[in-house]
Amino acid sequence: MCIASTATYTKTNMVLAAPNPIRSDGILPSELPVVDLSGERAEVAKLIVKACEEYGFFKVINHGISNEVIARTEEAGFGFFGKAMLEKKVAAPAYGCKNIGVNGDMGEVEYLLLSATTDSIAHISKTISTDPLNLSNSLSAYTEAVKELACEILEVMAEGLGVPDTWVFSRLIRDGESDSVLRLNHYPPIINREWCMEKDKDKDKSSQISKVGFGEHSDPQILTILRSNDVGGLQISLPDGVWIPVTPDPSAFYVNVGDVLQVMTNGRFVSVRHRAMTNSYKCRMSVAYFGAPPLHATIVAPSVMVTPQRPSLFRPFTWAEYKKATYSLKLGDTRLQLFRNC
Ligand code: GA4
Repeated sequence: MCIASTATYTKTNMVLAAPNPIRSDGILPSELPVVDLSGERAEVAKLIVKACEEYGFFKVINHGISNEVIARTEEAGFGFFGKAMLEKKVAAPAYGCKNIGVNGDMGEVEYLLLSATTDSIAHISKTISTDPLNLSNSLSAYTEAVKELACEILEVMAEGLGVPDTWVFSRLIRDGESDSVLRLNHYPPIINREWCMEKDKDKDKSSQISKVGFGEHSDPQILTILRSNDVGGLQISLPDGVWIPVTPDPSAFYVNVGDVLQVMTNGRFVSVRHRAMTNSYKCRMSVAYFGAPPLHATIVAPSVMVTPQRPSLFRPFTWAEYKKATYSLKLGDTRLQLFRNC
């Protein structure tokens, strides 16, 4: 048992803020794993493996991505989401508002979802910006930087796992035909600042109610590299279903294991379920890079991950097959079940 500071986290979608609730899980947001990438390589590898086994999630600091690259993308994102709806809709289907996927999932979110290639970014920039070159340069520089970060993390991770071919995971993302995507999510506040009285702005936090921005799910790809502005909302789920809020840190990146990495580690790493809640008073904007294999790539665990004590959990499949299954199901469905060995 442990005393926490801000809110009661339930298994439902509504979160009621209350001062000093008693928490049953004993884990505080501040205790989620943090990996300092400037540390000694073997130590970093050990920490990453431990975090991926226990949470499928960690925060990285000293990641080496420049503030300028980050700031230009944040500026571009706020610039785009600040436009009138009619202007944003020109970018559909890359732009979406409230609808998530194709099977009726909804959330309090608007987004831009782009294929993470220079060509695709350049193309969409032409349709949504009066300064397309600047937008395209900003988003491309960001995408390249987070892709490199993802690959470096995957290579250190392979070392930590004792996989002899240390490029076994990153090669899929480095491949010119990688199906990786970049997503900008914008979560408007529930209460529009202009609509609320000055005195209401600092209302007792216990009366705040938060809504689901992006519902509970796991990411289908290999690895996700996420960054947000300084507004909270991201929560991760522990195996017992308790939700843990992630404290926002705009200077850091958050990394989570996707379904493909769970398969490629033969279940040693967990693809963490997570969700994003809206904030009562402030806009949250996050940018997520989802590192994915090429469509034709076969997803299978390297032989060192399969032992008599840990027999192969999943049958081999292509990323195209997995993506198809993903889009045939709802956001919160557990797709990996379909690919388990009997
Ligand atoms: C979740 C992770 C990424 O945002 C995403 C999402 C995708 C979409 O929004 O088009 C999906 C969702 C995500 C998983 C289940 C399906 C597909 C919406 C949805 C209901 C781009 C992805 O790859 O999978």
